[in-house]
Amino acid sequence: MKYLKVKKDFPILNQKINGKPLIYLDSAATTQKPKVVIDEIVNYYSFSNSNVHRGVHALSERATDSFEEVRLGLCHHINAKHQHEIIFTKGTTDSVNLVAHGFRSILKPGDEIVVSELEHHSNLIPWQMLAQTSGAKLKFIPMTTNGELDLSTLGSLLNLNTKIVAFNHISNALGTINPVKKITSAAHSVGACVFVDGAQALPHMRVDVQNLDVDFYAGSAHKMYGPTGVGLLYGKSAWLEKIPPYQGGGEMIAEVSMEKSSYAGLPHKFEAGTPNIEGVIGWGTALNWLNDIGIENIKTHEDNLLNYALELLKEIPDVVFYGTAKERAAVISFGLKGTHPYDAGVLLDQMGIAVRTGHHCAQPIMTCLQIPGTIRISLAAYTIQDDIDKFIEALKKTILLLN
Ligand code: 7TS
Repeated sequence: MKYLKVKKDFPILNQKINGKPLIYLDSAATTQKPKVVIDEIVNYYSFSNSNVHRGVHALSERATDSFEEVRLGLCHHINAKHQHEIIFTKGTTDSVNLVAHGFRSILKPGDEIVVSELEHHSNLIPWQMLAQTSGAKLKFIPMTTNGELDLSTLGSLLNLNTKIVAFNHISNALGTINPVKKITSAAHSVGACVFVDGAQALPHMRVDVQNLDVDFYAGSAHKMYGPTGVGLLYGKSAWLEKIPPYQGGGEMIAEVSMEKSSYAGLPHKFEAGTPNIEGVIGWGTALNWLNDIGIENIKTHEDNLLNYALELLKEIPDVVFYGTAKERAAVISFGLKGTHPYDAGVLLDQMGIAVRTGHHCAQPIMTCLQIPGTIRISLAAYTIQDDIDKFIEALKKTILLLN
């Protein structure tokens, strides 16, 4: 079986934690950063630091060119039609809030927002807030016990009052890959706007926003080998033109008087204030790193490791799987019979293994499954077969210690 050999690119992975070699299986929370990204940020501050879109001086032009090159790179990466359809935000959470806030002036009582039950809180709470401020009604696409969305409900959920349908491309808690095109075309058939949280999809699979035909798509750089504090919002031009800016300030204006202002065109209308310049530039380097390896190669590598880990876990009688969708990616969520996930997490950490335990910011999923939380391992391009072997060995020890 062909596996990637990129672990050497990640300096952080070459260390001991609690006296044991670090096995990092929490990439859905954040991915580690290759050395080229770390170097690029140091390089930016050493030689190019300057504010963007302002000065006529050489440094500012250099920073602006590098910054805008990343917008173009992301535009190509997700196959957006126009560069101005890529808005830089603080991350996925910020992108959802930007759109949900924008709809405050569009929605009215009687309108409906449909959200899936499989969401990270960041793609739920902003819509709850929008419902509260606009008087719109919130409705839910339920999940099945194997962690898929129950699409048989779409017919009764969607109607001409549905204005927004929001859901994720891949669930962070269970790894389910949702059928974006199918839900999008059902939503569009009643004239609703489609918002997709792509935080977990962008690191693991090819995303083509034109092919998916979504109206909005959000992601975070830190989950795709880039820095924290920066992300993207893709929006079709027509929708981005329609919603008002989220924040006011420098950079987002055309003309300002003491009484009123007119706003800049896209994308600047949504980018008030000095952006996270080194974050964007570091993200550009991460994107080049990812594209040099190839997202399809990363997906194959992760799918192979996922199947390898699933086979080994299936042999352990104490393991109960949560989320067994047919289409899934890079995440395994499970429990150990008769134990709390937190206890396993603490013991695994003592053995150098980083996993996430708990509700994974998706409490409604846990409520549906009637569990307090899960143990989650999540994989990335740098995960190797030996990481899985060491994790399985440590898990077996954990079970002995907990029983
Ligand atoms: N949506 C999904 C599907 C996510 O997985 C996350 C973060 C977010 C939104 C929020 O992204 P942010 O960059 O704005 O914070 N998910 C996780 C996780 O699974 N563990 O820690 C963070």
